[in-house]
Amino acid sequence: MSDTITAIATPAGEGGISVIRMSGTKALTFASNLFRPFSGADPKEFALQRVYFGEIIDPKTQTSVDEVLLTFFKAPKSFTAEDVIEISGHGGVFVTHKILRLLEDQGARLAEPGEFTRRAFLNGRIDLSQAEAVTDVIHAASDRALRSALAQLKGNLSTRLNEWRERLLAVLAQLEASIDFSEEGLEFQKRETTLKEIQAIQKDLAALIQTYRQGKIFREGAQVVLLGKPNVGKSSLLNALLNEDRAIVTPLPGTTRDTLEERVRINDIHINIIDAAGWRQNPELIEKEGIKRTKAALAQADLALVVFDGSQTLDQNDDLLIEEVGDKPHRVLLNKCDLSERVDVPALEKKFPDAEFIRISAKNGNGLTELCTSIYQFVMGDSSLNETLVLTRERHRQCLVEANNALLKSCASLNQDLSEEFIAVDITIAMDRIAVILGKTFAEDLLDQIFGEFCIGK
Ligand SMILES: Nc1nc2c(ncn2[C@@H]2O[C@H](COP(=O)(O)OP(=O)(O)OP(=O)(O)O)[C@@H](O)[C@H]2O)c(=O)[nH]1
Ligand SMILES: [Mg+2]
Repeated sequence: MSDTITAIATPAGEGGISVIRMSGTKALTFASNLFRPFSGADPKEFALQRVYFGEIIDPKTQTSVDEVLLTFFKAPKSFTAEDVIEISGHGGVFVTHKILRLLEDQGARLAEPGEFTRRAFLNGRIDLSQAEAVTDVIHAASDRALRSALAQLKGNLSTRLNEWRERLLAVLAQLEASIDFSEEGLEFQKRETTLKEIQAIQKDLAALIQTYRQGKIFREGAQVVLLGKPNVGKSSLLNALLNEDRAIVTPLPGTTRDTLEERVRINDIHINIIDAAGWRQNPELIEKEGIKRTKAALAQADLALVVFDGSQTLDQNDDLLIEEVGDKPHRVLLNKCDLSERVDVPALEKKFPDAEFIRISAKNGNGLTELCTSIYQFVMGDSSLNETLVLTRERHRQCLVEANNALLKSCASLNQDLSEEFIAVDITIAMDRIAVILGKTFAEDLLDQIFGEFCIGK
């Protein structure tokens, strides 16, 4: 880990500027062998957190390669907690790679994806949940996603988890003292007190697990699938929501064959809207494959928008659809409300007794605001969760579910008057699962998986 790594931190291609990053014990030496500040300052004497203007000199030819700004972050006050150098150049592809090659010639190694953040984690500057939040900040596609990612990066989740671990540690200490001194007939803490404390933690933990549905939607966007028989206007609706001609629309039923996913922003969240093949009996070969994909999209979806052509009477194909929706959360849309209504609304209301009905026109945009409001309300769910901590990752949820089960088991053991040893085992498991979220214990392959999601240079 002591080698010095480097990478281009800005996206590939030409840009206004490009940034090359370097981290490790030799970062300053390598940079000072190549960099000549215009001020004449000695690079070895660089002050921390200062920016220097100068040029990169190719040591072989002694010619100037680029004029750059060089920033020095001295360990441990840097992103990785090691010495870090950032070189901001003129943003050309060739020149940036040339500087990178010169750094490699000095002995710097090209960084793996996420290796800078991995070092920040391994050097204890951030914990694992904060490292994960770094990618979430980068990939955030809405204000809400950004807010929860930043909160996690600042350590909101870590603080809560550490607090639970400390409280469980105190419980464990009491239990162990009772085990050690049980023969002397001493009871260090009343079992009721222990039970109450474990129950209190378990309740909070269970409440955090409940936020996962929403947290996942904030991070990844809700999956909203358009369902309906052919020609009801699903693709037209997708285009209307996107405000562009994305999907092919024709008067012929069976136009859309494949699923098509696009991102739509509603207020401070984003949703992924999936247009799919229309559902009908006796489909031909390509449509059949399309319908298979529609079914798969429905299975994955958070919300189904069931679209009917309000200007037509219902038929068998509509019935087919009604069966498929099952208990998936849904809204019923009556499209083409610019035409006169012929659909049997009471019959539909019977089929979808609890659903919200919205009349829309993909053609002239009527009802779309109402539709977006309805989707937004669905996503936000219980608005009391709005500002508090939410779980955003399956890995965290999985660990907390296991911790929760262990705590429930310890409560049951206490209620059954089992000995302290049994209870202590489960408390230890719960603490261990929480520690895994924070990365206090980890397997290398977990780190590979997490940091593999990052880009090079982060
Ligand atoms: N009058 C009117 N026509 C519409 C409206 N929405 C869609 N249409 C028309 O209905 C026809 C079918 O629209 P599409 O968007 O292709 O329907 P679809 O549900 O995607 O159809 P498939 O891809 O075949 O399943 C086109 O001729 C559209 O112009 C609407 O709100 N009002
Ligand atoms: Mg279509």
